[in-house]
Amino acid sequence: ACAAVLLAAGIVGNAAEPVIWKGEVPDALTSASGRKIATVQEWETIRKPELLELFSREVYGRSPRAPGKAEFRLLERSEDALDGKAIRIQGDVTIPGVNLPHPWRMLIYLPKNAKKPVPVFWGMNFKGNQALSEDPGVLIPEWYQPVRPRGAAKSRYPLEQILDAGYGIATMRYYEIEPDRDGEWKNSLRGVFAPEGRLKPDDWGAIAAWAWGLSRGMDVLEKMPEVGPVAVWGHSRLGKTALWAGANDPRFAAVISNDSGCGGASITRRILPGGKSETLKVINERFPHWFAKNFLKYIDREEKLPVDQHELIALCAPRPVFIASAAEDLWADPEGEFLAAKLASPVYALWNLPGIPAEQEMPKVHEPVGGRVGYYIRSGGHDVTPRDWQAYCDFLSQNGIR
Ligand code: GTR
Repeated sequence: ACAAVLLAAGIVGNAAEPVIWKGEVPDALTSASGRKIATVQEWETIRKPELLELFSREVYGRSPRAPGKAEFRLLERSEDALDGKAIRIQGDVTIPGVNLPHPWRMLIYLPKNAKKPVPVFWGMNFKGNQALSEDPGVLIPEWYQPVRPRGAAKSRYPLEQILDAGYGIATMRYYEIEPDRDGEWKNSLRGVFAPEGRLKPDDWGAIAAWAWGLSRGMDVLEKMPEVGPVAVWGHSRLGKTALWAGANDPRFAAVISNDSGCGGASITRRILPGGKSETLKVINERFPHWFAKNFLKYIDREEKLPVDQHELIALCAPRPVFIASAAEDLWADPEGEFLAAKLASPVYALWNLPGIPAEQEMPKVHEPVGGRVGYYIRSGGHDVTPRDWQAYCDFLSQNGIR
């Protein structure tokens, strides 16, 4: 009766219905051949390459090696942007040997008067660089069509707060790399690598292409003397992307994934009843271009997956990795994200680095937990808020990135 009352009041969802488990979650520290991984060396030489191979082949698809480092053509620099708080740098990214339809426009804000190279958040945006703020100096390339208004995404980018905390931010519209629609791959980055117009079952999906783009941005950032450690960051589908980028590219000093959910930080084998959380079936039906075709084999057969998403988080070890959720974002299964962060933690223990202790229970909102692996849940829905940025900055700072 009690549950019924709560249900009627809308306080708990279908709390009476248990979470659905599709088989047992694999142990990050047991290799495919059943070997127990007990040292950093065994992780680095046996388990990590094995997991990277499995995620590449079965989940995100294989990405090509870049023929060379990306190059940056500076278009504009201001020492006095955002009311004198920031240095603004804008330019076009190109990749020698990769004949793209247009270059990738990058925008960087760094706190002014920094005495040393500053840590920078690097992540892609949804609506274009001009959507971060009303800064009239942000250039809008002619290939941004349709153009969203300046400041359209400003609630997600508290630039002053980020700069005041001592961090810079670098960004690029994700459509630069590939527009987020099925079939678009032929006309963008992935098309350049498959001129015959066909993708193999283990070829890269859009998430892997976006992640590859993040690494090309890193080619550029690592050469900028004012830029210090780079934390790769992303929200939602771009949070999935940030994790895959972080797993593959050790140049990212930290990885931050916001509300990334299915195919991101949450455990795929864990499903909320009543269609409340996203499943492999739903995600691949709605977004058939995101993953490798091989991933479709596991629709309704999650128990057959050779990996689960805690192992993706673990591939960031020993670098700091932060998983952020939102309490009302059940679609992303916050508890599944928490569990994945916790189950990644034994890998960090190989370095004697603190993660989320096994006995840690799902924390309350606004109470970050963990060490080198961190988890945070905010009140509210699927979004990015100043509170989230506060949590990212605190996490980086606690892990010595400041
Ligand atoms: C949803 C999708 C999620 C998440 C989200 C987003 O429609 O089901 O996996 O990626 O979009 O990117 O905002």
